[in-house]
Amino acid sequence: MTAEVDPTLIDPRLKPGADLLAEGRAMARDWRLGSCRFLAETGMPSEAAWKRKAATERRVMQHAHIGFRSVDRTVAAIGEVHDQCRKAGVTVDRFGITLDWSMGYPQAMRAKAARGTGIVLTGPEDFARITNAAPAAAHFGDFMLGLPAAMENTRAAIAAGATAVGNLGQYFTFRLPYWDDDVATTEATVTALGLIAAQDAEILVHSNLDDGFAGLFIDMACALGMVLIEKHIVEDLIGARLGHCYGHHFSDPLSRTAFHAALVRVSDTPGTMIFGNTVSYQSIPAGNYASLASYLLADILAVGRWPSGHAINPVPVTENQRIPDVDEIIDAQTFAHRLTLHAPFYDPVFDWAKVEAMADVLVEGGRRFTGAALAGLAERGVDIEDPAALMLAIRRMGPRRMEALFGPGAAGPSARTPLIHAEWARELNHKAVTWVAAQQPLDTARSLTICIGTTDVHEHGKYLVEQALQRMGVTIADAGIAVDPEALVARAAETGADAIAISTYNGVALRYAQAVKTALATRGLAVPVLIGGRLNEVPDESNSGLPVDVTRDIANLGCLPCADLDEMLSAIRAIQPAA
Ligand code: B12
Repeated sequence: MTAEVDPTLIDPRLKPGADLLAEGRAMARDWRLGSCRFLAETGMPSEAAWKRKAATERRVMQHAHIGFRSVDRTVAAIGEVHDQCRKAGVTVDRFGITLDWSMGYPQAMRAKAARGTGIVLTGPEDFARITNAAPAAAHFGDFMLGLPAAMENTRAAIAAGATAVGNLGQYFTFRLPYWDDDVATTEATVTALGLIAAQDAEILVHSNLDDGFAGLFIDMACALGMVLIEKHIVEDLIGARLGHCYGHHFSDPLSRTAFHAALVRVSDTPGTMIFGNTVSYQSIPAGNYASLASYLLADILAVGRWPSGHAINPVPVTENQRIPDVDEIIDAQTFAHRLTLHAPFYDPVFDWAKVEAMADVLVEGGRRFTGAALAGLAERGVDIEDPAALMLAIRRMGPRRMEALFGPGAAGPSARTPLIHAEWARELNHKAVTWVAAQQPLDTARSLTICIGTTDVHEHGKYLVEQALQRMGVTIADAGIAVDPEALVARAAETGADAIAISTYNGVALRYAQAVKTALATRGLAVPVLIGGRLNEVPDESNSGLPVDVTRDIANLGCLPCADLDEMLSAIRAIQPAA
């Protein structure tokens, strides 16, 4: 049965992709790839060439993620990490620069924007300071492509000599506070992709799948499908090269190596990096070293077997507390290098047949998902040969609807049966069921309604809280992801919620809680506000650029900070529903 045209997926304001690409090509006349220490000292024309060389030599490359509030501190830190590691015989090939989310706004809006924990660059000179901080490749993968300032940031990065620019994955999921113009975001991103495609030098477009839908699909085969869809957009429709990254949500060595095997079957473009399995960092540093070893060993073996150009990414063991400091980054790089010496001895005992078998399922399922998605979007009136129209439609449809409509798994009464069940979902479902089973039921006069939303893209905390509360008989009023404080309060008012629940991770917890309290007061509402996640912020006068805990400040506002589900339940038991 053919689907009807869906006007919500199409926007008449959106310029044709061909025009946007032409604007990007025209811009390339003035904005060409500049030089930097990496290109000058390696003599390489691009990082892609460096990656192919290392792959041929079967050398395992290393990636370090870095970015403090101040440019000076970040430049010094990059130099220190690279130098100290080199002295210890460890090569850090590339640095991933964690730009602050305010960098996603057009320059004119940045000064007023809420800042998170990342680095803020003011112009091409700052980008050049970063690319010349060490003779290693600088990777600008956050808050570049996919955000309203895609063009100005991409121009600055290319002029500074960067040959890997991201992050297509963020286009599909990242929303900046108070910015809803997805047509402008799409046009800026496609024009910037046109600028990249028109360069003489090979510049890798980077996409971190976990920043995109891969961290939200229940079926891992859909994540592989997104690889194929993104390659169709960037390589077939735009003419640039697309390097994929994955890893945050891949905790199981079997599916982690299988995803790598599947990826190299469908893409011959050098990968950027395999991201650390950051969601598994749930312990103290000593415990997190076990998680580091677990995923790194799998990655080193996978790139050894399929040298794809991906660098490994040893994430410092303080990742689940705050952004890591310099010595913690050096420790992780040193740990990784040592492990590359041990790992090859595991290859003979690794059951690669199991890995290949799972890769078969991922590729077959991923191809079916891609075919169904492109056909389904075309049926709904989307021009799938126009990169801008296709990107906007996918962003507006979202992961849940795409998976429900086009997923390769058998359709069930409420959901499809995943071919390969994503670990994050399995783990959080299990956590919710186990926790609820250990609780006394809620004995309130009537069922409570709690309105829940997140301050940013992190939605696993919300997912877990929702799963737990629904099983306790609480009605959830969903206010969504990356919702502005006023919109959250409006949703609570319209649903008559008995309480508001906020999940926050980007280092904006106190300012956001203050804004919610203000919005409640404006409406004369006095409902309890529960808040959990990472309750920290970088103080304005900070000289370390590291966030500090703001739990007590939030409590002083009259909100209810909750470190976990137990603290949430005690807070909820105290809430008496309005008669
Ligand atoms: C997964 C993850 C991501 C995923 C999110 C996928 C998704 N769609 O949800 C992706 C890759 C997209 C991502 C992106 C970013 N991330 Co991130 N992310 C993480 C990570 C690894 C896990 C967080 C998580 O989901 N945990 C799972 C939940 C269930 O566990 P939990 O947090 O322990 O939750 C418990 C409690 O907190 C509580 N709880 C949580 N929420 C709530 C809500 C209520 C109401 C209650 C009562 C309780 C409660 O209940 C849970 C059970 O006890 C953390 C590091 C870590 N290991 O914690 C970094 C981390 C949170 N991310 C971070 C950052 C900076 C970012 C980025 C800005 C990076 C960048 N430059 O692009 C972007 C965000 C961009 C944006 N637009 O917002 C930082 C935050 C720094 C800080 N505040 O100090 C962290 C700490 C990593 C780091 N060390 O730098 N991230």
